[in-house]
Amino acid sequence: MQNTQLREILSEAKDLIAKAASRSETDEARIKFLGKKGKLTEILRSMGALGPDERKALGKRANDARAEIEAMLARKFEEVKAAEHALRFSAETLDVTEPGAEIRLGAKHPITRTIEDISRIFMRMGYSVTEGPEVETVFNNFDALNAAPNHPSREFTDTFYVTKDTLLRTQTSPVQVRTLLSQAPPIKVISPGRCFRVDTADATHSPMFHQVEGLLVDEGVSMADLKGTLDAFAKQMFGSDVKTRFRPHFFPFTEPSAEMDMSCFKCGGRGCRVCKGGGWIEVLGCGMVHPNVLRVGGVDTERYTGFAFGMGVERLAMLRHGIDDIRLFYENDMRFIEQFG
Ligand code: 2NM
Repeated sequence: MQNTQLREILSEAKDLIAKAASRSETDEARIKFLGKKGKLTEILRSMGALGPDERKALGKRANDARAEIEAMLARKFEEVKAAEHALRFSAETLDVTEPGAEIRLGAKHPITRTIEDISRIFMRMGYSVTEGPEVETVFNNFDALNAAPNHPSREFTDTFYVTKDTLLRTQTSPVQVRTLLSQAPPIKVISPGRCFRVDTADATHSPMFHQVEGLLVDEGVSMADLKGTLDAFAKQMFGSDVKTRFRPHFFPFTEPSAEMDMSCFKCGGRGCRVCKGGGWIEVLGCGMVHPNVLRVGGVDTERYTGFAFGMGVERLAMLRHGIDDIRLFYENDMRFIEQFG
């Protein structure tokens, strides 16, 4: 009786183990036959009721059957484990010969490069580079710089006000006001940075732009020092062949004031597209610091004099590189920015 049962169990186990296609199905088959309530386990348990001879004979066959099932399970387990690995490896295949995704390197912005070039020239002449906030007080931006109370640049149609008393600086000279208020002469600084004016953008205007301004205050500083300094700057920046000339101008914060032109670095002054035929190019504004400005900074105007200057960074970068539209600087098109290395 149990003999027949044993043969049936064995053949059933063979079928089930053969069909098992995963580790869990193989384990289910093990539990079904060899588990605590497994079919073969039940047979082995029921043998206690048999007589000694019968038990001995059946016991051997039952143990053989168990060994055979265990061996089949072990083989199957190895087989499905290998199949599962193979499947996983093929799914996770990495093609190391595939070309890498292109990473485009950035480039330094031409405005940054121009600020660095200007700063380097003045640093070699002994100037320090100072920076200040873009949101300034009306006092530092206008009052301290001797701007008349009704000066048109103070209007909200020209200046971005943040509050009644604060604004987006329209120039970087408020940085120099801060320097005058916090340091005693001799003073020798330049201040590069962002400035803001209410303006509609076109090829030559932008409501945000950059300036570098300079200030020197010491004993015995004259207009000759101003001219010599700025002539040296022009030669360093645009080539040793350029000549400079100074035309009278007006600024509230300097007296006398002037604009500096240089002979065209492209045509040598004969007239070309860069200088629009005139042979001269306007470079910057400058002058001797107004005593009212020095006095705000607590400077003894009997002992000290100073000169100051200011230049537009975009304008100089456009001149140097033949760029005809200021808006190109703010588009961040890498094809543009990459050209100035
Ligand atoms: C310019 C032209 C002339 C200037 C004046 C000062 C200060 F703070 F010392 F008064 N800083 N920069 C100045 C003078 C700026 O820009 C066209």
